Amino acid sequence: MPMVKAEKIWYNGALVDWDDAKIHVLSHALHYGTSFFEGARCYKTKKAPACFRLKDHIRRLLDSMKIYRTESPYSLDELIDAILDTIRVNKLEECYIRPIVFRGYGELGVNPAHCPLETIIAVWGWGSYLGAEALEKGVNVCVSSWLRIAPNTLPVMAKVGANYMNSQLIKMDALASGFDEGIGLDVNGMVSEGSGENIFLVRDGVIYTPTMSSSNLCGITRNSVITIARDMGITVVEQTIPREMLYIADEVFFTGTAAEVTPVATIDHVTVGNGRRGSITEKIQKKFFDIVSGEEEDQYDWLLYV
Ligand code: PPE
Repeated sequence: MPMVKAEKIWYNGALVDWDDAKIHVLSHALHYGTSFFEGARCYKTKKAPACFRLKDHIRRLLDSMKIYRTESPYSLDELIDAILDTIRVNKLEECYIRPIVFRGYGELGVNPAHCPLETIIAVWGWGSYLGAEALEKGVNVCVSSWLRIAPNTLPVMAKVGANYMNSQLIKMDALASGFDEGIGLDVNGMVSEGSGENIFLVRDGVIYTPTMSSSNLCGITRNSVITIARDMGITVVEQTIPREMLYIADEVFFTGTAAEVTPVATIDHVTVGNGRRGSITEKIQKKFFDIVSGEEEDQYDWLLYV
């Protein structure tokens, strides 16, 4: 899907034309994957466009940098203000938000210290991640032969560009075999997550999701869904999940900023439950969309109006 261009991109404090936001080919990030990024969403509501859990996303961005001994040129509040400005100048009612901090052009060699930190905020219209129909019908996925990143190699709590080479292997493999998405297992063979989403399953009315020790990203949508589900009175268990638990689940769904709450219809050609969006998935998905769209009272203080 080609990108739907917006007008301006925020680049180190200035708003530049979309087509002029360019970098040098010898930028450190291009050679060594030195980039820290986030993906957040701004939703259309009756009142005004509303960013979903923006502060949590920017906090994770700063955390990602801290893990790599990198100090952000901008504070959390400065980044939030910059994002709101960028949405305003682009006059978007709803959009995906991609802040990225990377090491630019200075010198080559592994040590990043002498390359300047560049900060960019791009926003644009991004529809359903796994297809518009997927939110209702669900997606067909496989368990990838590629494992997720091992502990103490690339830290997965940091959302960095380099980690996504692993996601790309999982995604490309899945697509090449005709699936919509792939699920990565951790180095112990336990369920980790999708190439760009966290994973949940339901069995006998209880929701299960991998703990944070299965090489999965600490997803903000994951946290939102756990909160919503528990407040609905549904038990949520965070535990290590053996692969075979996926096949006998009544329902499976993905969560993520881009993917939102997307049901899984089949895994490795095995039908999940009745092969359609399950009732618990549907309840949680509805609640999630009601909250982000401002249809429901913002009881968790998750919305930041533009
Ligand atoms: N795991 C991975 C590997 C991941 O990339 C994401 C987000 C998640 C889990 C869910 O995290 P959260 O968005 O905080 O709930 N993936 C982002 C990037 C996707 C992309 O293709 O780029 C996203 O959903 O924005």
